[in-house]
Amino acid sequence: MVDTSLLFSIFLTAWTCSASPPNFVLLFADDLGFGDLGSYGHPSSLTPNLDRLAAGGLRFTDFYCSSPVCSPSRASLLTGRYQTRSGIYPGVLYPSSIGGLPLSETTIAEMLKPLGYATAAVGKWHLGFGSKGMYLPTNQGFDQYLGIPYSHDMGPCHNLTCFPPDIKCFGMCDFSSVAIPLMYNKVIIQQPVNFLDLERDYSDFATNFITTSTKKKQPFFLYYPSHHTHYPLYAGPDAAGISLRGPFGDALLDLDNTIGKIMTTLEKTGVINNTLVLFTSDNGPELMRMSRGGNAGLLKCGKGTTYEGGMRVPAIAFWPGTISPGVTHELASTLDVLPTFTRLAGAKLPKVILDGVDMTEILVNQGKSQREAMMFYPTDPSEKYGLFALRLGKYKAHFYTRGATHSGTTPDRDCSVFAGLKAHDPPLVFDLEADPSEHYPLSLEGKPDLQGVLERIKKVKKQFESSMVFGESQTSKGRDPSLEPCCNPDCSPKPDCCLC
Ligand code: CSN
Ligand code: MG
Repeated sequence: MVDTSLLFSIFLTAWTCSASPPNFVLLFADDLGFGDLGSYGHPSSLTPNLDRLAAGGLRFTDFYCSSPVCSPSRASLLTGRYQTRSGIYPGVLYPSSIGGLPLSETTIAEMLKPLGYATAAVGKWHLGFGSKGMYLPTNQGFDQYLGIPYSHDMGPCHNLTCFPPDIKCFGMCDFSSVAIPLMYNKVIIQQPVNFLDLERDYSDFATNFITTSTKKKQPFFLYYPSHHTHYPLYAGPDAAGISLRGPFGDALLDLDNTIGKIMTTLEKTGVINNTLVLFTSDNGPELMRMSRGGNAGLLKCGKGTTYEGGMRVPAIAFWPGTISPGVTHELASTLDVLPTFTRLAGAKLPKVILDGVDMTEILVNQGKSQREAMMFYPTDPSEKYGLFALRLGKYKAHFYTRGATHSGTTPDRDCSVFAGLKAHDPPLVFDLEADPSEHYPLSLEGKPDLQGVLERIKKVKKQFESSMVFGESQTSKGRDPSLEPCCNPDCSPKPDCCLC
């Protein structure tokens, strides 16, 4: 028998010693659910480029983000650590939040910089703005940033330019008062942002970054956290009104178009075979937007909950010649991205406690995951309650369940905000392979095997929780309205004069 892992080690050694370490393109959708892509079973989504990535790459069926809301999920993606460690909890950051991802955390970009990588972020940041923009991407390892530094519903409804114009705000979006800014590095270049041109600006920026880096023969890391398909939905002229799925489908197509342009650029610049493209999502769908929100497919509930629909997300890895096309059922997470990129680049792991594991074996050999368990923290993690749920192998145990505003409106009553916090003792246990929809809790009575599984889950939980040191909460540091980005800093009356 051929020892594939030995072969791969030789291959990796040869390659990390060679002149060109791989490039990384990390595509991160917003509030895109497990059931939203055609490759995950959606009948009316239109995503020709994501379909191409799925057909030619590795599609994950059991991939998890680390939180059912945005900022904490992003903190984990970029640091390989649960949000409880970095302090990005409870909830999310707002334009006037004083806190942000602590500068002491090491991001993927900071891990790659010492190896000479060019790094850029384009799109939604949502890891803090802070005093004088101290938490923006250019202070977290990214050479360049173009984008909106938080959710694009965090502005006044009347400044949101959606398509078609008659649905300016379908649901809540007045989460802040200042108009949504578009930033280049730390400078506001447009306020309010013009959503209809935004995707074109982003793909031009991405194309430019890839072209410039490859001309300089510099390895690169492009992080594209898209605003799509977060509410409010928008789509540029190449996507508006085109999909069968209405405004949500058009927003998704807008994202897909940009992905297509990035792929074309990778091909044209000749680096496609030396670039790992990874696509995933920050959390489950915002079901409260009804047909204008995403879809969790056969999974239970969505955004804001620790049911599968809140945290199991689509994920596709594409790297022609290195990743064989296929489907993997191995357990993996956004937490594993930093350790994996570190290994592939031949970089050094940050000297901190990491929650991620290297998933190179899954990618390159369709091998086994080093990840044994996935932890489910609620949107407001606390030492008092600890984990709401834990998945070990194919079994998931819920110690607490709770619905969420973001998951309201579906016929399943467990999902809505009216389903209050419920403790389960014994925990609700599901076999996620036999019952991915978490419909049928297992009866453990008279089943010593299952009781043994639950004992092991409890042991892993206890071990994990005893090693968890909660970082200082960044989202509880309060808000200061003077921090809200304004392109006209000395104007009055604010926020209405913040227009450029
Ligand atoms: S999120 O969405 O930032 O993508 O998680 O835009 O949790 O209260 C979440 N929230 C506004 C949001 C508020 C958002 C919340
Ligand atoms: Mg989100």
